[in-house]
Amino acid sequence: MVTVRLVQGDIAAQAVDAIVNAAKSSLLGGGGVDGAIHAAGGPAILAACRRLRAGALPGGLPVGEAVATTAGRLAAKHVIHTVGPVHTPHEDRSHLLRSCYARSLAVADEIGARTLALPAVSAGAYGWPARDAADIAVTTVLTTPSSVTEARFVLFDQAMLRIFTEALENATTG
Ligand code: AR6
Repeated sequence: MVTVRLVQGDIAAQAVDAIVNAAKSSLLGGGGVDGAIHAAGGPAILAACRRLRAGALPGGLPVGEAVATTAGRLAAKHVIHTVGPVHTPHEDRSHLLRSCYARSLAVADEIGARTLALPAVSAGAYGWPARDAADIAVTTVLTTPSSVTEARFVLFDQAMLRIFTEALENATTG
């Protein structure tokens, strides 16, 4: 049974088995969560991503998928990279956002990670409205079977922490 925890802070500073990265398909780094993870974890993470691109993922990681690498110098054993969908009012892509969390939990099971730190995938540069992003994140993690014991959502600011707190209350009280 997973326990969802909500904290405000920098996801790159979390001491957990695996940190989930809000990556881009290229896996070659960017801003936001991705930038913070690569900056704090050092070049070993990018080197591992380049090896994936040279081998199993020549076209990059598809939206909604997840893949694990080393965590380099982070206080975590693994980084699980997932690619959120870009939000658009013209198409419902919420199944892809749900898939990010479901696939991240499946990869966590594959690598034996029991404690996870997760960001609000797609809620930054990719433009997903915060309340909907929080509802999808919390409900998917609560309803996806896995061996993960702690899913720690790490929210950058107080406003996002409040939105996730409401989403968790809604999800657990019905
Ligand atoms: N710790 C926790 N949360 C953070 C941090 C941090 N260090 N930094 C930002 N956030 P984003 P996306 C929050 O943009 O929307 C990158 O360039 C942020 O306020 O990191 O999935 C990638 O390379 C927001 O609430 O991810 C991709 O190209 C949430 O984390 C693209 O951005 C997600 O914001 C991915 O965009």
